[in-house]
Amino acid sequence: MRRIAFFFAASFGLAVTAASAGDYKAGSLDISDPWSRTTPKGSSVAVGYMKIKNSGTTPDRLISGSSDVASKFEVHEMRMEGGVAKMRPVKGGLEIKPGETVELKPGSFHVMFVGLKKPLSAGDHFKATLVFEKAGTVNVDYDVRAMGSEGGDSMPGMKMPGQ
Ligand SMILES: [Cu+2]
Repeated sequence: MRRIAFFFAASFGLAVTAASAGDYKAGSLDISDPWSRTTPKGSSVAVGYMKIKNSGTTPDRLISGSSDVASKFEVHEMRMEGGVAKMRPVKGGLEIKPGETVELKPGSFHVMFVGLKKPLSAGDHFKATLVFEKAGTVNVDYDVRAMGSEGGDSMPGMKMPGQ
């Protein structure tokens, strides 16, 4: 019993710390934990992940953005097509329905920083601006993590998202 209580206390404490590290509010949107990954040598793109929660009553959309680290900001989705992971831009922006949370994560939706100006390494931070149709402009800070973070999709074709 005591061990269980301790376990819950410990994981709760951890969750609070993680949540306060990068939480942003804009209108009815909650953006949490923006993170990116170390880029391989010579890479011209970098990824961006985060969670976006909509606690409002109308849908919103992530329509564009920008960052100093790259010349272009795109929102992509990754899909398995004939056993191969392919990504393409999300047309018309990424919708976040009321009451829903959309997670940008490896193997799924992600931000693509195209035309990367310098490599990113673990421990780096960089700023980016997200533009939502209704919530407007939000400045966030991306935390760069090690290569294999969250399931290491160095071979994206091998990894199936949860659904
Ligand atoms: Cu992409």
